[in-house]
Amino acid sequence: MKSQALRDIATTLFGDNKGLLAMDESTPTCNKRFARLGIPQTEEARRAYRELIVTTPGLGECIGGAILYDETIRQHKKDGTPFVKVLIDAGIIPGIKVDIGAKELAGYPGEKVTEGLDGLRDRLAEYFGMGARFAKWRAVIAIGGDLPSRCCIAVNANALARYAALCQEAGLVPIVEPEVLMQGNHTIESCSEVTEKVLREVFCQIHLQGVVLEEMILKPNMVLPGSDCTSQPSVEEVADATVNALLRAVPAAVPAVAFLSGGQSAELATARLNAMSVRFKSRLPWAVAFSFARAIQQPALELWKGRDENVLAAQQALYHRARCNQTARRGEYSQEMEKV
Ligand code: 5MM
Repeated sequence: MKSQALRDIATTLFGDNKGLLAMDESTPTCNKRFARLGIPQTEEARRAYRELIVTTPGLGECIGGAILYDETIRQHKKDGTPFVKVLIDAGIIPGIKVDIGAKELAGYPGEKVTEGLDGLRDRLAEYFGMGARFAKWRAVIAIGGDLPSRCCIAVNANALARYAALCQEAGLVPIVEPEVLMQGNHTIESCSEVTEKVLREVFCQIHLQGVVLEEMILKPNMVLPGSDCTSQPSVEEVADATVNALLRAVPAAVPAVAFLSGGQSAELATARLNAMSVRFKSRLPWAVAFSFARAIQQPALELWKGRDENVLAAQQALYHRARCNQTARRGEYSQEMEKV
């Protein structure tokens, strides 16, 4: 029974070419983004911003699931309606980030391991009771010099699989997010090699720990050169490098791969997703979708600036990005859409 429910959730999240909206910024990350735009870093400002997002008209046409943060899943609209109810009423499945962040990895300077396994079984039960039906855990892997170390890949893959197994036990679909970071001057070839290595280790641990492939979602990075690399590839080259790396490392039984945006511009992330659909759709074993945070939210946040009078414009920008990404999943996105 639980197994069928998990499969149904995994499918529903991405039905009709929808994707996920990651709105799970922890308080420090959200505050950092607010600070850059001169928005007050208060609980009320974060609540107001999240209300703007979840009440965006039509959002449920393009977004199948929203990933919330612990503070956000407990919040309400100004009129008292819980955000979880607002999302469900809009046809959006609520999800929850359950890791407690990437911390310095002892003995490995410059590398991190994601924490949050202690007490996770109890927290998952609480989130399920609050209405969450999927969860997310993000590991970060840096490239540069001798990095990543074997240790960094191994401990993060182990934790991702432990988290995923606990989620399935609790009736939540695990979103497994091993993010190979874009910071640095490495080449696209280097990112491809590391991404493949990381994914192989993640799926090895997933197999070892009995996680059911059909009941999980992978949230990987696109294969990109470092942001300081002097050679930047075309949209098509990124699409090819990304899909080829994934085809070599991601089992066909996984229902969907939903990319993170990782600091790419909103339009580039959409164009690259579109190119993957155009060039590979007929030969992909999994649905290829999006689970963007910045690449959906950033234009809206910049318009809002913390002011009530900007809410409508910000919501239109958010809806626009969600719609563009849905269109990219069909392989029908073009620059023309950005002129509207
Ligand atoms: C929203 O950002 C999430 C991480 O937040 P914290 O650093 O505050 O814990 C992150 O996991 C996000 O969901 C994914 O990386 C996707 O976000 P981008 O902006 O890369 O699409």
